[in-house]
Amino acid sequence: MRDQIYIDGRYVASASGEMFDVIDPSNREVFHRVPAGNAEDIDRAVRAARRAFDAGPWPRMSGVERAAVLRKMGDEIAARISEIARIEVQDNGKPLPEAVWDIEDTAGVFHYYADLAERFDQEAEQKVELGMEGFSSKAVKEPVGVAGAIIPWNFPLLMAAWKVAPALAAGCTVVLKPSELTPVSALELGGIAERAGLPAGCLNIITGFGSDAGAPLTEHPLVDKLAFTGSVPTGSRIMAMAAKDIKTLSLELGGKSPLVIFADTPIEDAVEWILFGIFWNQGEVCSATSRVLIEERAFEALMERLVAEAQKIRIGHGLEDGVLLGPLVSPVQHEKVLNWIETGKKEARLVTGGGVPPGLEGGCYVEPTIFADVPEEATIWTEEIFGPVVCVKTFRTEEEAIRLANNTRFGLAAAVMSDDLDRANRVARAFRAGIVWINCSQPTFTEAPWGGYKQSGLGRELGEWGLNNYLEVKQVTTWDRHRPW
Ligand code: TXE
Repeated sequence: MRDQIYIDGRYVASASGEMFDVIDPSNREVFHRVPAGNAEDIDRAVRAARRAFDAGPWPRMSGVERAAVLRKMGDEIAARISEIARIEVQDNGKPLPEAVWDIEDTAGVFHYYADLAERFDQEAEQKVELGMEGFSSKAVKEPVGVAGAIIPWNFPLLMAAWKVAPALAAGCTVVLKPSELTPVSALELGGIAERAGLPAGCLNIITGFGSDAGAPLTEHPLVDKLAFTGSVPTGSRIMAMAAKDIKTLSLELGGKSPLVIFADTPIEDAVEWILFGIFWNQGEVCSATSRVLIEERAFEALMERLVAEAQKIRIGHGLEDGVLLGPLVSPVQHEKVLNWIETGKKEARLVTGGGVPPGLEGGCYVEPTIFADVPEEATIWTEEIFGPVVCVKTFRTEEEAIRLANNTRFGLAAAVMSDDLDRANRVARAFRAGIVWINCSQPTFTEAPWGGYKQSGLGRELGEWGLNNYLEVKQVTTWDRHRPW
């Protein structure tokens, strides 16, 4: 495991020499220490990225050449899945099979953006039809410059890939600031990039806290673009800081995503997707379907099965066979979620869970928790909990379901289940959310756009939209001076 930051193609100590503890949430013990990067480290990293962008080869290479580097990065990640997945389990707590998915996906993201970088050679220039003769015009896509990427802790390396891979594919250079809660896997990316042939300065990685490293990156005048995933309050602060010098910005923030279930849905399907929608990754998922709306006449039977299945979920250390729910990421997140559960007990009816599983008090574990009869104004219905806690409510009509689903300041994701696909599609169109699932919840594809409406964010990641995040569009118009007026 690396214990140095990565600047200008080299692993180095931080300017202050200060380090901070990284905690294993399964036992609350320190398992590693990494540098506490500060404004000086960020400045060195941004200047290296600036030089690499302004004078280095990377933005001037063809897409095919950049693709070769990205593909090699993906190949090395794919070859080290088991090793890196184990780092994620120790750092984040998630069960090993889920960490393996993450790292498989991470390799896939690098391979996907390698393909898009290759296509970019053909697609960077687009002819523009003008309404006047004598002039010709084209739109040219070019890298936006130095990108600052600030990422959260729920999918540590995957969230880094969602930003680093498209930024590099576009020809940008990057300064990456991982979450202080899960900084270990991201530090590996430096060596991976170097071995793949990425020129020095194109990727820099500074571990550290939000106020000490994240804020200086956000405010640095030599950064052109910021990409952030995290909480709404921090996103709002970053947006305000970015406004000072009009940086380009993409934000992926929180959610309180609804899952609407009509009575014609087979019970076993409904139960499966409710469980996956909220208990996968301990519910620490921005798109988690944390509000479930069940058509009233299906409620009793569905709840009975749901509760029975939720109680069977095996909780434990992420490396144990058969474990489906690991510890939450940190003691702070653990306490925060337990506090929400206490609030919920006053606001609604606790159906199952609601505490620390017996025997697992040493780690940051929380039982799968279900609340029913949740009033619309209850804070557990309106606020993001970011843990294995789901709120259930009934509805009578399609209109009521849509109104309840949309009555939130968030708009990241939403899901609907029904055997009537016309109805499901109607509801899908009525949702005010950026990601909508029909008859499932959570499957995420590198090719499809990802991002939120309302306070859930700005812009879209993944797919070709993710690449466009890191591109400027330049108009080039030519007057044919040999043509008579
Ligand atoms: O998030 P923050 P936290 C939600 C979730 C969770 C809550 C708090 O509800 O309980 O946020 O988590 C960096 N300038 N989500 O405190 O603060 C920080 O160092 C620049 C939803 O971890 O948003 C980290 O790298 N950067 C979410 C990153 O921002 C700053 C995933 C995220 O931290 C900064 C995670 C500052 N002033 C939490 N302050 C999702 N949408 O997936 C902090 N950071």
